[in-house]
Amino acid sequence: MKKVLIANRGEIAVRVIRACQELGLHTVAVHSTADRDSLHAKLADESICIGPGPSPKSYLSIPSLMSAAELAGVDAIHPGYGFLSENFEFANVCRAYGIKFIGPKPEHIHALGNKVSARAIAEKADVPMLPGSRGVVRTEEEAIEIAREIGYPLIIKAAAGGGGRGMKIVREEGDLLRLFQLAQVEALNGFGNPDCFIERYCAQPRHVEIQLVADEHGNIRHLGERDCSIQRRHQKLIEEAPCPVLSQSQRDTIGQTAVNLAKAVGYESLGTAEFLLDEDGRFYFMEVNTRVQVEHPVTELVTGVDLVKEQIRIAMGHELSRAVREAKISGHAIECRINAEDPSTFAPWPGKVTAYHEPGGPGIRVDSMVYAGYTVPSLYDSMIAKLIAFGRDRDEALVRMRRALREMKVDGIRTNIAFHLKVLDDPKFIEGDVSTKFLETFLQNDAQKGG
Ligand code: MV4
Repeated sequence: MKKVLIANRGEIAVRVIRACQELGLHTVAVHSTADRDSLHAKLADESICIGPGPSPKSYLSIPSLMSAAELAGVDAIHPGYGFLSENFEFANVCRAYGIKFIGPKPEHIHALGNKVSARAIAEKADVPMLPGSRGVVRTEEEAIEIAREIGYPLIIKAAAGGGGRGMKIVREEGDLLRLFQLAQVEALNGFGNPDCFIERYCAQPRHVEIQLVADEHGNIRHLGERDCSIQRRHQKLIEEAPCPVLSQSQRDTIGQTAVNLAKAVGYESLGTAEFLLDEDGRFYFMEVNTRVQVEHPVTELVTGVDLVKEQIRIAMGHELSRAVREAKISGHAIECRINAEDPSTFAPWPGKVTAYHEPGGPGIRVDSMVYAGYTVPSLYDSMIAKLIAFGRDRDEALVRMRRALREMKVDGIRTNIAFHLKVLDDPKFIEGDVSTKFLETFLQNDAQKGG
């Protein structure tokens, strides 16, 4: 492997280019016409325009990407996250072209991407799951029967969904059939597949995910967990590692469970096994993400492993590095996602960044594509930077994060930097006493105080 095309944009394209450069690999960026002046296009050794701004005509266009790959003569493609990163057909096309897809095999992307088949795999591997339907619930009669078995509240999820899209919470039998039909229609319209399944609903869980690393020689390790409970409408806002309420024995148990799941399919590459942790400390399997995640840096900081380099080295056929084999969790890391958005409405706020200052100093890392004079386009995700703080313990990481948020300057557009500072001053957050419901409650209280 000598030359890698990065099929993505923004901070993750920059992150992958940096990893390639450290590995001595030539890089080929692709960009849309809206991204001509983007940092990833400037940093790569070569840069190719693949089409107009709207993603379906550029970053999501397999023909455009493969033309660029052929033209540049690359050996491999890194998909980043989002876009085509979990599209098994894209991985298949790469295979047909003799180009290495830097990720798992298409079969694994497919099997784990479908939540019903992922559940079946997890069940075989003895992974704890919430009570639910055996597979797809096809008829109304079946839905009523299963709902009576598992009780209320319950949740209806789309087999082809994920990341919280296409879910319906049902509180009583009177709402079941209407929401079941609605879930099927929305699943068909949203994902092209109406299949839905049913699970018991867990009301105030924490979102805990395990980082998996597996090579092509059967070696599989986990690198501990990340707590991603601070999210709004399924958009994560703050992530941390380790989870502040997990004991070492719970960590070992969840980690081993995730490894067993990966072993059951012969998984290769990076992956993330997502679990819900309930108030009683029990954990339940949710889904597997087969890509590098936005929040991967917090794991990098507490393990010392460069996950993106590891992912590329695995795709080159290497065995897990010594850094992974000997990794220990030490210290604490927190990530704040900095978005270009109106702080009160959360609406995207694209525009020109007239001045930009990145914080630094001990324990601070910034992953971003912003520079002074850069215009944040309106067509894409509003995340413009990830601010990551590391400390010996959670308190030190929090102190550093606060001072870095105060130091960071992004002029010309609006951002959520001040919002992060408010969350980091919340007593419940400081205690680590949070759940996926935290932000909802925080925002209600904040509104009463007049923002
Ligand atoms: C759940 C759940 C509670 N009970 N499943 C959302 C993301 C996806 N990976 C799984 N998700 C959830 N699944 C059961 N059986 C809670 C979530 C969930 C969530 C639900 C509603 C509102 C915000 C949420 C944030 C994280 C997880």
